[in-house]
Amino acid sequence: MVGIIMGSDSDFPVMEEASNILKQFNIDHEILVSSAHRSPARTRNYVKKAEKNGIKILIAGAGAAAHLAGTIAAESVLPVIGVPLDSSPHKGLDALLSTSQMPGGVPVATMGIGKSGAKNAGLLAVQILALEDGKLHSKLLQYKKYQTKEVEIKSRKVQTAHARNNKD
Ligand code: RP5
Repeated sequence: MVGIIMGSDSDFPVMEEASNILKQFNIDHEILVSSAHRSPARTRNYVKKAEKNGIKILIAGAGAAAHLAGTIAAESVLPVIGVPLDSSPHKGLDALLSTSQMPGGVPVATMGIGKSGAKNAGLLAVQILALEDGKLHSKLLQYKKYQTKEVEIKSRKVQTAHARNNKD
């Protein structure tokens, strides 16, 4: 259902966050290392076959002069979610601009830099799939509810620690 492509194996520890979310929602997905610059033919071949292979959404994570999401979007009409990664001296800003600043006609839904971006890419993919899947939609509502509950739990922990520290 979802293809996660990353420019290098060094991107995996961050891009794994997208996979973790998809696992949480039981969404079939596959992971692939392929680079826009180092293996353009491999990237193109994968994208050209993706739709036929049942892929509905592509997530692309890359760092530095990151053209992966853009080149994928150039070759496909599937929704492409881009994740800029922090893997150069510019700390991801280079990848953010390369991924987000697409010319008109070739959209890439660009997330934030790094792990939170990868996590949100997974969630956005789930949200797109949930448009036509009632069960998935309900799961997303539960996820949001739990997330809100977690804030209260974290707040209570902080308040308890604060009260304890100020007792003495
Ligand atoms: C990009 O270059 C990759 O997406 C990665 O973030 C970065 C560095 O790759 P490696 O030199 O670690 O393979 O294309």
